[in-house]
Amino acid sequence: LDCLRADIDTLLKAAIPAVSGAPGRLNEAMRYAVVGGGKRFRPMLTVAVAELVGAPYAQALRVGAAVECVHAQSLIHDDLPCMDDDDVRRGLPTLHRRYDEATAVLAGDALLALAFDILADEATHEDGGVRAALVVKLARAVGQDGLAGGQMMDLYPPAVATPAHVLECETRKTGSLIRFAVEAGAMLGQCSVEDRASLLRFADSLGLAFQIRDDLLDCTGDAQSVGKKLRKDERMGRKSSVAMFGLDRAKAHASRLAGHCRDELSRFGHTGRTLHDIADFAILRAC
Ligand code: GRG
Repeated sequence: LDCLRADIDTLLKAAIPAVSGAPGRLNEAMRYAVVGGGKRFRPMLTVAVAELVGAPYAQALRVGAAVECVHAQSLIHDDLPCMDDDDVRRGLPTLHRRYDEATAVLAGDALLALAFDILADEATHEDGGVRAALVVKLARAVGQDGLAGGQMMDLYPPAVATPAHVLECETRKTGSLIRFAVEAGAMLGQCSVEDRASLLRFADSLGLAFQIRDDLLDCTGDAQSVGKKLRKDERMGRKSSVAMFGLDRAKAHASRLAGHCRDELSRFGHTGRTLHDIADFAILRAC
């Protein structure tokens, strides 16, 4: 993980060079958001799946960096006053607090563009068909049926939210990018249709479990470890899994999902061990 962190940072620093003038302010803000911080959970997944299917680390790293650009964009925009209005992220001032709102909007936009730029570059895969497929899959993961759609469901819940609504919202806003991180890793190498389907089911359970853990941490976590202000869901009346099911049932559901992850990985035997560890981390994490 330390190697992966360092390699992602090197790649992103090269992709976001320090320049002078107003563009320099933009690049500085982009770096602030994406270099050096975060758990790198999604790139870890891409690299682990790529290893499982025999794809080169360098390619998985590029896909992982692209995913982190989208992830950083979603966090920047999520923190804006028009959305969650947060002051702290990863233990530091949020981007619009450190710079200003206009810079935060533009840095997010530029990071989203950079993600597609990285994927479409020949260094990501020698086959243009694979690169095009990666671009399309990422577009779908972030768009109306993915992150943006999920965020909208979160901001504008129905008057009476149902369990199905909450789980669909969480699957879209968080699960979509986790699914992409897994699927993209598989697309870089060779695997059977059955293995790919199994990896996707693994990803879907993992994505939801990861968000339920996030909801649990918002309710019971330690702000210093998590690196942001907590109890937000309750304060803002958000329909999270904890608000919908209560702490115990939300925990039980996350454990059930981790079980589904393990079931899907059993076909890979020993080679799926890293993915097992990642799934355990997703539901036990304290940050
Ligand atoms: C991407 C086009 C586009 C729109 C974004 C703002 C928005 C629309 C979506 C918000 C989605 C969001 C913030 C979901 C929460 C996901 C989540 C659990 C974030 C925390 O992820 P971690 O724990 O964070 O991996 P670190 O800091 O470790 O990287």
